[in-house]
Amino acid sequence: MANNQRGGGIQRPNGATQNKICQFKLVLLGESAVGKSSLVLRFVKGQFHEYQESTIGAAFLTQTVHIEETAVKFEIWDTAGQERYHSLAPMYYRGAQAAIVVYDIQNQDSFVRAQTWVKELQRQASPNIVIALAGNKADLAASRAVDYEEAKQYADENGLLFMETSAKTAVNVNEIFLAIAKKLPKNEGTGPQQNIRPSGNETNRTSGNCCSK
Ligand SMILES: Nc1nc2c(ncn2[C@@H]2O[C@H](COP(=O)(O)OP(=O)(O)OP(=O)(O)O)[C@@H](O)[C@H]2O)c(=O)[nH]1
Ligand SMILES: [Mg+2]
Repeated sequence: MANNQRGGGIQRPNGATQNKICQFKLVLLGESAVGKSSLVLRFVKGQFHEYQESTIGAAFLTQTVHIEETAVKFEIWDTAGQERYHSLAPMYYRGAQAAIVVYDIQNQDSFVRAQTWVKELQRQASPNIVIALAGNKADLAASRAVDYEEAKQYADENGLLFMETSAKTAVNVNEIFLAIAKKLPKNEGTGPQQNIRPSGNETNRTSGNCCSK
């Protein structure tokens, strides 16, 4: 039986009451092989594959995180980084409330490519989209090509969340999704978001769908 301690919310095992659930569409963008699929696999399943296959088209997964009394459900679109799929990207970032733009700290070109993705999102995605920059493969810092400080300064200047992550060791993977979840607006009654198609007519929606349980 549901617990009704505080306003009809559902009690979780740790005793906290969940009063609200919010759904947000999140898209991962970045050059091929930077680790987008690996970050999603780590976040959703707690796994890492040394020989992760290159993504074709896009993959869709969901994962829920808990922020105080709110359950934040991410609908995650893991896009293909190969350039030949670039034209598909707008279908995935349109209507997204959040994006993680990924580069590989060993690869300067991937950092330049990440900046191009950020510009494209700033021009063409929802105006209030929350963008995080992830410098992935932080476990390989010995062969680093992108300075932490340079990336941090770029992120600060462009209003992006920034973390160096490792899908391999799990460093900052949950943390980057949590930081995004904290930054997303959680107002109720922001309109229906029932569909999980990559792109609908929701281009101008700037917040996800939150409702009381
Ligand atoms: N050492 C290390 N290797 C990683 C990390 N993340 C991913 N890799 C490896 O990098 C390779 C590419 O990872 P993917 O997750 O397939 O990269 P992707 O960005 O999804 O690539 P596309 O699907 O082609 O766009 C794989 O061999 C992964 O095992 C990491 O944090 N550390
Ligand atoms: Mg992939």
